[in-house]
Amino acid sequence: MKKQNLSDYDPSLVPSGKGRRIGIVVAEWNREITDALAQGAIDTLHKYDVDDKDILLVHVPGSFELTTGADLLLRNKPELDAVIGVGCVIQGETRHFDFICEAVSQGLTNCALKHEKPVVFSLLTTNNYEQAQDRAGGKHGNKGVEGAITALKMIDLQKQLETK
Ligand code: DLZ
Repeated sequence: MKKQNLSDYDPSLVPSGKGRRIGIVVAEWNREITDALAQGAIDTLHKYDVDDKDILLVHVPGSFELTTGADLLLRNKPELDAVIGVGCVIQGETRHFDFICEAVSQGLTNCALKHEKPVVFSLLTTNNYEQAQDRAGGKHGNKGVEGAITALKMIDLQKQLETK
């Protein structure tokens, strides 16, 4: 099976981010990886004309806290159009792996439904550190880039449907 490069996307299908306001919540565990993912997201938002002042970056201790971080952002900064959750959980390092991944995927989904705003899952869940590096600016692209594109597309979809 051909592996898709996470950063392969059709630029013509990405809506402009002009005037969009986006929160990014970043886990501090595996910081080298999560910083690279967050930078990929920020660079991509800039590329699609999101103003730097419209990007709000916050950190949480670990991926488990991404849900609370996203919820705090959306409760206290209602002007945000979307939140991107950025983390990295590595299987070899934790028996918590399944619990954390399950909690974050459910938690971010619930957060999106509760606040009626897109909440993007930019969580790497890999078997080892090398696989994480490959997806944080390495040979499989950067999942933060994908997260930014997803946020812009989902905001655009919401705006289109809500104005109909
Ligand atoms: C505890 C823990 C472990 C073992 N592994 C990771 C990890 O690989 N990636 C990550 O983002 N966080 C990890 N954590 C921390 C938890 O996400 C959380 O911060 C703590 O359990 C405190 O709630």
